[in-house]
Amino acid sequence: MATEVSKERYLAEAVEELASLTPDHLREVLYKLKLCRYFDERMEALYRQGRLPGAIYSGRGQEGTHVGVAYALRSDDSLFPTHRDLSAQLTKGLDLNRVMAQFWGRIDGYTRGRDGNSHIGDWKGNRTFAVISHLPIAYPVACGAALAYKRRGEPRVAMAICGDGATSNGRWHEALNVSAIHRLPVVWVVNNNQYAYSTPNELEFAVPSIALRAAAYGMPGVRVDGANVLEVYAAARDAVERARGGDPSLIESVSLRWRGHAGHDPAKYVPRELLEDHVQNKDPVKRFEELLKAHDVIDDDGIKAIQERVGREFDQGYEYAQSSPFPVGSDVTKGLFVEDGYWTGEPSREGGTQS
Ligand SMILES: Cc1ncc(C[n+]2csc(CCOP(=O)(O)OP(=O)(O)O)c2C)c(N)n1
Repeated sequence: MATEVSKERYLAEAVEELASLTPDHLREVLYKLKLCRYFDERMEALYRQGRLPGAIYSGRGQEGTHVGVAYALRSDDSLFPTHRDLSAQLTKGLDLNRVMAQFWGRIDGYTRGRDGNSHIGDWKGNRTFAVISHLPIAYPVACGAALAYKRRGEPRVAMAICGDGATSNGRWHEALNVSAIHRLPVVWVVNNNQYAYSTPNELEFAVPSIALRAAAYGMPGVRVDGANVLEVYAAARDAVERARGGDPSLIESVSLRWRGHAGHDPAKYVPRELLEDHVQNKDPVKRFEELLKAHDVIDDDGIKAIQERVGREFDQGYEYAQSSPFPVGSDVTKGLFVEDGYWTGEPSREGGTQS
């Protein structure tokens, strides 16, 4: 079972995992980490300035988990995220422009302006299922998708993510049990950020780790360090491979939620020293950047270029969202039903007013 490792040990020991990806892939992973971090920081700033409507559920500090698991999926595999997993969705390849349009309720958003930022998904295109509020509903739904892949003989995998708190719900246990009995091609990810809203792990479960629970359902379970994106990726890659061969498994990736549950929550219940330790010593983005530099996979110019790229992409996304129209009233019944396997009814592009 993995335990947290110091920065020094991380730099020394990650070499084997480094070798499992090409330098281009490693740089791509760094780009994804930086994109997710930058997106999170800028969106929070806009929210605090009153320029972003709705709520925000920051995943800052958990990018190692999100990028690590989603990077192991193929494009035709499917991802079933929950409210804090936008970074996993972006890693899987959701279009940043459309994500931004979604946040501002515009017609080019994934729900065509019907929702703010809480239920983003692109099932038809990117194979990321739209987030459902009830926790952990993504789990049983992923079970259904995996059953469909198996029955159709499609070599595809479903991956579902939920938080530590959601594992206390009966549906989480039912989903794991059904997946094991029917040998479904599914990967169960628990993003253990140590808090379910204000409830700490020790008040959520009495076992030493969530990964241990896998044994009760007859599947492998592994606990990984969410600060180490390569360790997360390696566990996810193995689990995806196992799933493609017909067997489910469970990954618990441990990090800390650096921000409150949502934008309104100052998270005063999180001990200051714990937060400081994670921000200073267990930052998954900084760690990976240092690792790649130490192994000459990237230099300062390369890092600067990635940073400039994510800044540019964010700015473009912001402009795209602001220039996308709001939906019109007559669109309200369009695209509600699926016919012949596809959404029907394209939204009207005229008539929406902009603020
Ligand atoms: C069945 C259900 N009960 C309660 C809620 C309200 N709720 C939303 S998020 C949340 C905390 C979830 O904690 P966790 O699963 O650890 O995920 P995190 O927010 O930490 O990422 C709760 C209780 C819900 N959405 N669904």
